[in-house]
Amino acid sequence: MKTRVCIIGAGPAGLLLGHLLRAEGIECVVLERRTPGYVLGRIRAGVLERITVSLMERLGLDARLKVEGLPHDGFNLADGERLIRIDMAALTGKHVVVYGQTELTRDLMEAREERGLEVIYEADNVALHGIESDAPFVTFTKEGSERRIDCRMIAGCDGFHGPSRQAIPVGAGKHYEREYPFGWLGIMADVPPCNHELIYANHERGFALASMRSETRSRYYVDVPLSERIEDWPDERVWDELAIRLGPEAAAHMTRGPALEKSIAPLRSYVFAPMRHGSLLLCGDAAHIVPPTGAKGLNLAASDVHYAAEALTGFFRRGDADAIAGYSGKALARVWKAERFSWSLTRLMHRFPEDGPFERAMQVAELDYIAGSRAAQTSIAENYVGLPV
Ligand code: FAS
Ligand code: PHB
Repeated sequence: MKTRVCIIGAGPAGLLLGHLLRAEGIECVVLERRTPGYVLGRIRAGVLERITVSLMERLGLDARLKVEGLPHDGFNLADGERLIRIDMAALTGKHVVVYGQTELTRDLMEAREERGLEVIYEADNVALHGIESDAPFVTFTKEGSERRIDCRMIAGCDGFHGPSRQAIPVGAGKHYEREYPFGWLGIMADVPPCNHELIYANHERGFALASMRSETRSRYYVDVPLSERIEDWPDERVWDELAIRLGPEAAAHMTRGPALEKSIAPLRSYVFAPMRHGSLLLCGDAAHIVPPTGAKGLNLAASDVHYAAEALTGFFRRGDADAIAGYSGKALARVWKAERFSWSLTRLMHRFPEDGPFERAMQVAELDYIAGSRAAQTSIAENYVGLPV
């Protein structure tokens, strides 16, 4: 099989890139290890920045997003009894849209046939070859038979544990990493949200987040030590903890219900640089991970794809090799700012086991400063809605 761009991974990054290249008339094939059902069964991000919405608009795949997405002009930081509202609309003229990553992935998947985007699901043993040459190729097995795709460029959109980044020779790139001493236990339930906007809470018992997927489906998180197992958290214990950490006002409006999904995800900050090696471009979680506190994971994948589509279009349309050479610098410039914001919001809103009274006093002082400073609120707002691409 022969194509121009072989994309590995059919998560949001791989599907968005595939559609953008098809819209430019550039041949590509997407390889995905899992089944479509498995990919859609994942519960991940829920907040979309302007860049992600604008890519869906550009592709003409925003119909459902426009109807079902919830525009949010603000979000809240809770510090004990106090609720600090960050009015993004007033401070930046922009907003975010609450729309599940699952739904966005579904919209991209359902449009693949009509748009002529070939996605090969259940592709096993994907391996990259010749990435330092002008004639790379990818091998995989499908239904027990060995298959090969010859291409000119490979886009690694296969997440943190995928083969693409690992195909880059040791020493050819640099790893930057920070692990956190807690994970996020998430619960999804078909109950109305306790507030019409998100609430991030820093409570002496730990962090909590009240989010949603719709006006009838809520998504909540509490942070837990990494040693905790999901079996230790029956639904009632999660709801009890949320009611305490989110504060009496939110608790009074919180409806409990059976968990549709409940899982623990570890927190990590990670960047691999450069995001390009020869004929391989890395996009999304394949190159970087952010703690979910800043709601940046999915949106960074979208901005990488924006730059990658631009670079690949320039390369295939105009033979512009500089476009490819410039991809990593452009993408990383935005990645590092999102890493900083996600790390600083995580630092502000979580209690770290190694923290002493001084660190806690710093959190209180920073929240006091934010509560009273338009400049501080504007800085948080402009990072949360998404910095320009
Ligand atoms: P993805 O991981 O989504 O997609 C990669 C794809 O590559 C997958 O479909 C995978 O099956 C495929 N793949 C992997 N190995 C392969 C192989 N060998 N061969 C072929 N295909 C292969 N962000 C938030 O903002 N809020 C959240 O609450 C949140 N929760 C998260 C929870 C978890 C458990 C995780 C892992 C991430 C979460 N994120 C969250 C971040 C998330 O949104 C990611 O940033 C986003 O999924 C990144 O998209 P992709 O880069 O496309 O990677
Ligand atoms: C979510 O709704 O899943 C969500 C929202 C905001 C975050 C993280 C997760 O920062």
